[in-house]
Amino acid sequence: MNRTLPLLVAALLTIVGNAAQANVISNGSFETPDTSTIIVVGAGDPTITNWTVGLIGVDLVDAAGNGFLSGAAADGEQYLDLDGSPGPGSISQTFATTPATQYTLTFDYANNYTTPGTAQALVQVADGATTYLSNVISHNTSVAGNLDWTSYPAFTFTAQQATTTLSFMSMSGGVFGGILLDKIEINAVPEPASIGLIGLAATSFFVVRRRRLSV
Ligand SMILES: [Ca+2]
Repeated sequence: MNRTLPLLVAALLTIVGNAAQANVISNGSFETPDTSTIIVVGAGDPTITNWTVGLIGVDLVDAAGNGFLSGAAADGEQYLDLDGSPGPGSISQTFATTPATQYTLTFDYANNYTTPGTAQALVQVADGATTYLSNVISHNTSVAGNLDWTSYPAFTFTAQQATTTLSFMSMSGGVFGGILLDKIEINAVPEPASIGLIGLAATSFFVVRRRRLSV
């Protein structure tokens, strides 16, 4: 028996799985650049890797050392406050898409509790011709020590252009008190061919295992 076959099948499973789950959003967890406190980023400032900042500005926040909000990030050590210092901001990222391919958007959001009330933001997925998603998110349950990160329901769209843009725009007018964002991902939905390949690889793996166990 070829003893390397199970390893090859396992490697194939990993490769296919990774390809099917490729996240096309860069720096969606806002871990770059690394800060131990907070970085104030105004409109047009390219400091936050791969994101374009608009309106007035946003704050890149270290969960542990920012000095005004307490509570863990949804992912990693940093997150974004969509109301910067001082005022509402927006972020956007344009990413490569394959026409006729399905993608799923997921992200976590919370609110800057230092300003009472409900924080709101507009989230959009669009290309030059089509708006796939335009929805207002609201959050008011964050408290000191627990930001109560909420997972946005997975939104799936079928891309039509070679590039698509994701954007978040603050609708909270206060100086602080904005929507907090973290863990933003857009993953390609596995195509039927990929799913078939995964199934084939899995079947092969278990057949080989059964053969090995029965020897
Ligand atoms: Ca993060």
